[in-house]
Amino acid sequence: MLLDSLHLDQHNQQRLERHQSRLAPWTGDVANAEIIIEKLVAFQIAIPSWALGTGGTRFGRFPGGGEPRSLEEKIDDVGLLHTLNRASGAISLHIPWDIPTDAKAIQQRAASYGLAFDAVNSNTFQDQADQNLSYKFGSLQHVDATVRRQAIDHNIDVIRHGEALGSKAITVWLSDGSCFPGQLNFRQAFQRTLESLQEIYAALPNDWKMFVEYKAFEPNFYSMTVGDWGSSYLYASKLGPKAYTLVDLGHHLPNANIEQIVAILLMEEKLGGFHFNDSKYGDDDLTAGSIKPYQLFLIFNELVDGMDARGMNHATDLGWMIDASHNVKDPLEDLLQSVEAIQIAYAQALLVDRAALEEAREENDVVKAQELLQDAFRTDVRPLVAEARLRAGGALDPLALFRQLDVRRKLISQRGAKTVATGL
Ligand code: PSV
Ligand code: MN
Ligand code: MN
Repeated sequence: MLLDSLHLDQHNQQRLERHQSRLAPWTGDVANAEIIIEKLVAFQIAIPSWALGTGGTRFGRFPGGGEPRSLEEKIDDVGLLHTLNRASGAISLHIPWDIPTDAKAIQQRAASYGLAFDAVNSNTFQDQADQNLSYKFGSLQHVDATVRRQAIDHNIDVIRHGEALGSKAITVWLSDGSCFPGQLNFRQAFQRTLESLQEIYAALPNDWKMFVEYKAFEPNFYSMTVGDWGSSYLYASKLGPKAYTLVDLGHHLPNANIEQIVAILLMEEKLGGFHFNDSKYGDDDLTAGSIKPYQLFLIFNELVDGMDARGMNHATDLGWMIDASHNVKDPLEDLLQSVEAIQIAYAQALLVDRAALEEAREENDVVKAQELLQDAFRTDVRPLVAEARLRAGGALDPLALFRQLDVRRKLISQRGAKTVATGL
């Protein structure tokens, strides 16, 4: 056992006094501090199975050692994160990178850590060794119906795997598109993709959702067949009520106003879920909140506002997931940082005085509106996040405990220095 309740208790005891003095100002004069803490306790962010190893770039991969060698070990890693922060209570699998050959045993292992299975992800952006037909020129959009059939069947197979584990959604991200003008008939590619998605949609269990993830560019660099929220929204609308748009923060053209996209999708009841990460240039998949924390806050501001307007449950009505991976950081440390950044942005958004904001808007008081948002953003909510972790049974400072216990060194000695987890 890398981490047990004794470790947690000792760690929290050592930090308790300092934590309580930081929390003290909140207990007195902030009316909704208690509500924020409760919401934070309920808020869980799923961990993708492919983020547990060091991510590659197309130029090289530098595994850090002790990476999970199997799905079981990936679950152990997410279990460890969840034990530390009590906010990573689900894992999202990518198939065929993770094939749950014994679904019952995998489910039991996850349950032993209190983990659920988030959306399952299909993969038609790579050719697998045992695959008959190539996705070089696309999958669901392909001009050849037999390639489309293979890709549709794969997605249906992914749904069946997810069902066995208790997942409730499939995320379909397609790299389909074209690299050069003239290569693709856009309208036909759209129609073929839609028809393929319709077949997958028809295979969804009643209580499942389908998330259609869009991406502006890469690996196709001239056109992407699901390239923006508009096209994703079109597919989701045409598919039906179980289909939603999934927003991955790194999948936009530079300077896109993601918070406005979120607001409109929510209003139209077509926002399904999130892939959190951060970026400076493109799909950089950097740690959430590491580059543009204000943007993350503004997105949460719209999420809280839009979800409240529709009476939605913040914790359960959208899919929350991290989609980031690293070449230079310990992946587990990176994930702890991402989860905390997301919780901070969420807590700050909960602080916004919405009535005052609406009043400022009605009066066209631009300065006041900006002040209200920045006031929330500049508030240090870390004591609230730490308190939520403490109440949920986690560590006051997960990253510090991870280091204190020398977890990576122990993982290396258990698993080896040269392990490489499956993923990109
Ligand atoms: C594609 O860039 C993406 O964001 C999709 O969500 C994939 O499933 C994932 O990354 C694969 O790494
Ligand atoms: Mn993604
Ligand atoms: Mn991506």
